Amino acid sequence: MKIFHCADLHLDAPTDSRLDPEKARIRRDELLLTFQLFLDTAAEENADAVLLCGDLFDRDLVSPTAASVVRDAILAHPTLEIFYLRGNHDRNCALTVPSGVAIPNLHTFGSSWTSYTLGRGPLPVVITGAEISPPPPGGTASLLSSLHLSPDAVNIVMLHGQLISGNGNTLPSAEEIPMGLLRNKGIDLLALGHIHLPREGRLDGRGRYVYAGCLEGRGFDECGPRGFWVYTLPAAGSAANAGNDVLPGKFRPFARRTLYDLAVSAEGCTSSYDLAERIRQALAQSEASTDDLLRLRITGPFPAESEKDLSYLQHSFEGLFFYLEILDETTDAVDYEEYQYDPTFTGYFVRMVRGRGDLTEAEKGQVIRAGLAALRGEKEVLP
Ligand SMILES: [Mn+2]
Repeated sequence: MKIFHCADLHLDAPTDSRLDPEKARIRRDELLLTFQLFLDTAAEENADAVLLCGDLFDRDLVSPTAASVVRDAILAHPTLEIFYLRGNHDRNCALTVPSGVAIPNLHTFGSSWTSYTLGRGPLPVVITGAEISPPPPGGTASLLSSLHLSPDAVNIVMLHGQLISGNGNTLPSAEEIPMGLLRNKGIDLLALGHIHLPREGRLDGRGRYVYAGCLEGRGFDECGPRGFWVYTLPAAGSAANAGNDVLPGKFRPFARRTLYDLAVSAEGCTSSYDLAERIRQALAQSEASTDDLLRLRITGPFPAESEKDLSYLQHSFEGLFFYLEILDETTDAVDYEEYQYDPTFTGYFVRMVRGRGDLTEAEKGQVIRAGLAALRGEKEVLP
């Protein structure tokens, strides 16, 4: 038996304001297309079940295109049993609306525990889930405490929220899941959504938890590989390997595009040309491809008297990626010794700024950079 697990697709999310309108539209459509491709892949690889652990949509009011693509893609794969648990973003979303078409292979959850048993495989696999956004009547802690599972089944529990330590002695706030309340309940796999970074860990002696992560990164807070998890229940006979997970799983990177945040040190550079060369070296060592979205941060000290042109750098690399932004995070380094005995106005200016008690070192650097550029007669001196 094979089970695919993803979450946090946030279909119909407002697109990143950094992207131009055309690329923003491309990206919005790609989120949908990746979901479609995810289901195609699950079907091609003969998955038995697909777990969608919340925030499939970014909001309750879904665009007609997103609603119909998701609905039709699910209908087009009748061999896949699809389990859709809603999160805090799509808490009121009803996939059958507006057409009212029932989807026979779509299984949903509510504010109390719902269980489904998958027939195939050597052991019964029971998928149990409950939606905790908004918190169920009686509260999340009492809902979690009320979970009862058969120890003889392979138990998958689906939830959407943030795991926290403890037993819920203090009332968990919205989307919080006190882990202690789920220990020693016979869970083999706690399949989660809400945290956009793929992550797994031990729940207790028997089970583990897995955050699927989002299927596509959208902003630079979602850098690195994104995709889904595949779990395989070993065939009869090979299942009895005590001590091992009954449902071994593997993360599979799947995103159409990956986001990267690269820091490039300016140390030793004294010109835009130098910086471009340094960026070129960093790019050669990174895994970023032309499809990807990159943020390059230039860091470290850079001489305040040296020229540095962000626009030149941006244009040097712009066409190489789907999106590229270069941020200047350098500090303006001033070699004060050099100006100590300089009799010109430049030397006087640098010494005067250095002596100003009301400026931080960083501010002094910025003032000196602007002042020296002005003294050189450069027109655009202000950042
Ligand atoms: Mn969420």
